[in-house]
Amino acid sequence: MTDKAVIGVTGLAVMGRNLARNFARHGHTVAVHNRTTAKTKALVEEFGHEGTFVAAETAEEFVASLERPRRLVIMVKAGAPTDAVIEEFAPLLEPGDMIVDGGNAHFADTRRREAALRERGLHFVGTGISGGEEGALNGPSIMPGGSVESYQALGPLLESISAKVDGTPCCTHVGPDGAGHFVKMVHNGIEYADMQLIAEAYDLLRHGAGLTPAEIADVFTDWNSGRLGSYLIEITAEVLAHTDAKTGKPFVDVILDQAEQKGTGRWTVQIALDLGVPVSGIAEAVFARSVSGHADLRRAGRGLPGPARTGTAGSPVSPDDVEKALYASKIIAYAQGFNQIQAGSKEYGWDIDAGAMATIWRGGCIIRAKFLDRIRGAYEADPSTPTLLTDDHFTEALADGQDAWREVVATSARLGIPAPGFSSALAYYDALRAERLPAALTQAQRDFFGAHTYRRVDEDGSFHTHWEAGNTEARA
Ligand code: NBP
Repeated sequence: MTDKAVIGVTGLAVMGRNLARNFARHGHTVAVHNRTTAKTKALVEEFGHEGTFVAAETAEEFVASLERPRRLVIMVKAGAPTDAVIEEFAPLLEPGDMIVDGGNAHFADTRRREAALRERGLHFVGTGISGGEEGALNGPSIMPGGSVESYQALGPLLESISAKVDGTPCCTHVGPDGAGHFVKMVHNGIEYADMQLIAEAYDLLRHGAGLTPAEIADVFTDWNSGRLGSYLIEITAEVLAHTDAKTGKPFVDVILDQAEQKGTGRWTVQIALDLGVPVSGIAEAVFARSVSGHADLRRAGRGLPGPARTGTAGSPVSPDDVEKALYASKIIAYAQGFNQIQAGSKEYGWDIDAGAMATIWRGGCIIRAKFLDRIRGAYEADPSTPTLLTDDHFTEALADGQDAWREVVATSARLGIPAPGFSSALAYYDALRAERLPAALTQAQRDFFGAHTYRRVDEDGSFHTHWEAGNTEARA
């Protein structure tokens, strides 16, 4: 008779299968189940030697194979399939059992599911998992939400399979109900922003500095050993160094330049709008992908007048300047993303430790980077800071880099190279620095056409000017 499994994974496509193997490789007996049983059999046949798997064909067998309280991980397609699987298993479970949703669920769905299952005495643990296929197998960054009680039972298991940085697991309890999926969503939003900024740096080096993809690969390799060192910079260097086997051209030149998206970046921006958090870096990244995908718009716009997008000889764009612009813009994008985490935490009463999120993103996930250690340090120094920009390290980097940053943004405008990430980051920075913003004029306009009222700098209360009647002012 086989021992009971400490954890079970249902949904054995790339993510679930690799996660199950990761549990098994760490010595945990893991039950495996999939709607189509062939996948369960294939997993055990191919990888059974890696650890102890308990293969279950039916939902009943799967549930019976788990020790109590049961820990059941769902790794199926997010949305309706997740609800279907919950409904299949929940009636078979007993109070105190835990359902972990490791898919990319929307945090509002997670909140709904958590509340419904709590009523039935079950823990529902919406868990963000980042690192893709490779991370799931070798150590992802794991962001579990749900109750503290469920984390006590699940935490050691999840921490054991997560990535580790300096011996610290890239997994911690994020907060109640949907907190884990919310943080995973913002992680993906930041990932969009980071990728867009890297793309702009590439474009400027290619067209503003006149470098070839192979030369730019060397620049990125060099950057990777400095303060920009990260997974995304590392893979960018590899991609740019790659030559297409069919044509002998740089690989990047044979790829259709229309970026796709699955939705987490869009969700991040939608929720940021609801929360009133300015995440311009993430929004620009989502819109840049959207612009790239509008073949019709781009066809229509191709002949519009403007500069030729190429630097002059003795180019005005230097890799050093672009590095500074990239680092500064990256600081802004991350600062904005962390503000969104803080805003979500406040709105939903999650009490998320922002510094702990930086800690668990240092390894395993797509945005893993040295840089996150700086963010961790900034929150350690001042956990309630309104913005990371005022942390000494970041303030200095922005001060040192800003001449170059401004030059790069100005050059991109002069050459006609779109750099929405770099330029919106700079605009955000300058907006925060400004003593006065033209929002005063906006308020006056709103009062003029809609009697929306305004506040004065020198008196408390709200006011309205009777624009149609001699511009006399009255308290509203
Ligand atoms: P998919 O998102 O492609 O989902 C395939 C799995 O869902 C299969 O096991 C399939 O079973 C199962 N499934 C579906 Br579809 N409908 C079902 C239903 N009604 N009842 C039961 N099972 C159903 O798999 P994935 O790419 O491994 O991703 C799993 C989750 O992890 C997703 O939520 C994804 O967003 C998330 N995620 C993915 C990545 C990544 O890099 N791929 C990274 C991070 C998170 P079948 O075999 O019987 O068809």
